[in-house]
Amino acid sequence: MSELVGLLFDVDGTLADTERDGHRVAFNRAFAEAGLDWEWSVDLYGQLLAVTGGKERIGYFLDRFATRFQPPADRDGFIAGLHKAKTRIYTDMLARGLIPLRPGVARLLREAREAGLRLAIATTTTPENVTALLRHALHPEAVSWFEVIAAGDIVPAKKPAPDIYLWAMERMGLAPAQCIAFEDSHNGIRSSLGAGLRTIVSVSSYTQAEDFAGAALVLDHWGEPGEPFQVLSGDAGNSRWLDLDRVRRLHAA
Ligand code: XBP
Ligand code: MG
Repeated sequence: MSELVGLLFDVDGTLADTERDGHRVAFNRAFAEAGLDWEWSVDLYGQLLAVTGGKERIGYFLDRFATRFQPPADRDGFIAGLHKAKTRIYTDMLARGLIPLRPGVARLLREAREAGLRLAIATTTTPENVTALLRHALHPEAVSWFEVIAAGDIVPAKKPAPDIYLWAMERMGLAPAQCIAFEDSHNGIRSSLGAGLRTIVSVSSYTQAEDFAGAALVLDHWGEPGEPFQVLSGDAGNSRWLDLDRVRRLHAA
């Protein structure tokens, strides 16, 4: 196995538990602003998460759930308009500090940065959402900590396709064997494993019952001193929180 050089992070569910009280709420507010009576409940949103990407998710909702709704002739433009409003609302929620990072995230990112590891993001969410989360929840300069931010429509085939991880590694000039990925969902791990990456999973509020076969380790969260993780599957040795030493061991295993 090559030496560990690059860490590739998913965003939604992994760095922050964004879906239920973040994205979902922003979608609903965007629908209300547009005069639509759609309300995505916590349960319905769990079903809609089968499809990654906000625009794709609205399209899936129209096809499968709002079947009697007659969209305008320019369906794609209609969806894009709703999604633009949703992004404005969501990034405003982030700027107001409403969505915190998950346990251990700031600690591990700082540790990796200090150790000189190369950091990247690989996510299906919109780029503005990533930069707003990093700035407001991590550090005002945190965007510059990441060598590559691979996000949104930068590749046409979103997760579970491996394309976003492959794109990020190509930009970094790194091979999968030199990297490790951090994910929270089945669609996410299909993408990272499909790109040939060892993957550490921390389940999030919507993904606890999903299938994580092939993961190097599955945790409830990354853990902190004083807030240890629980191992859901895999071997974390005597670690109680995810530190760089454990990440290196999992990469080398
Ligand atoms: C995240 C997504 C995104 C967000 C919404 O999946 O699927 O679509 O839910 O963001 P992953 P946008 O964590 O696997 O990357 O509305 O900006 O798409
Ligand atoms: Mg995710």
